[in-house]
Amino acid sequence: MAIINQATKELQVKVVYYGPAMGGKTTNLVKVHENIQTAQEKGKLVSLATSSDRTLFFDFLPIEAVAIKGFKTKFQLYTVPGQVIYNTTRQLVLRGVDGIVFVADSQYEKMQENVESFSNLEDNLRTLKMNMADIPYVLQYNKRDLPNVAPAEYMEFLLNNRDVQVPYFTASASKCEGVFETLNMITRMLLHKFINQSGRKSA
Ligand SMILES: Nc1nc2c(ncn2[C@@H]2O[C@H](COP(=O)(O)OP(=O)(O)O)[C@@H](O)[C@H]2O)c(=O)[nH]1
Ligand SMILES: [Mg+2]
Repeated sequence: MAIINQATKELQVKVVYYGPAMGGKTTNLVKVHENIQTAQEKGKLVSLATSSDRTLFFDFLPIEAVAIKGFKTKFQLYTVPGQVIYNTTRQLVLRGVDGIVFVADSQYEKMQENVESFSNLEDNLRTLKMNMADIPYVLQYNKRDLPNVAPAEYMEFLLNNRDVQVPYFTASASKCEGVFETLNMITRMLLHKFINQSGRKSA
């Protein structure tokens, strides 16, 4: 849950990178970690991976951002394990989530996995008594550098075909393309939601 402290002007939010196994969630966090400039902002990237280098529990990266609208913001970035068998772990990581980045794999043959992972996300949120409609999220269509990718329009049709569409970004996370665009957007959506909301409440 977002922690907002009007007195000290501090905001802390939890963002979860969700999506099918091998889509590039961990790579996103690794690139964010590599490219954050100052030591002060830079938390330690904690990865709990198996020997085969796949996320077993989650990756965790805390970022201390500079003041935005007078609020000192802390972002906690998490990833989930994508493999189907780890659903309990995914539910645990989703607990208290404030914003979601759904990392889809753009390769044609991954479309079914993308769609299944997205509906698994909706199911898990429902189990946690949360609703997609209430949680800011963005879509990232990753691995655009590969030759066998589906057009973004097709991925939009599969994953973003709803009443209210969310922003999407094409990315090649391993080249750090689209990584910060995606993070900046979810950040902006969250700041808008929490700072404006709490500002209104206390007004
Ligand atoms: N070609 C290509 N490979 C990528 C890209 N992003 C991630 N990968 C690779 O895809 C594999 C899975 O990435 P990873 O971040 O571990 O996926 P996760 O299971 O979603 O955490 C790794 O070998 C990455 O190097 C990308 O944009 N392009
Ligand atoms: Mg991973």
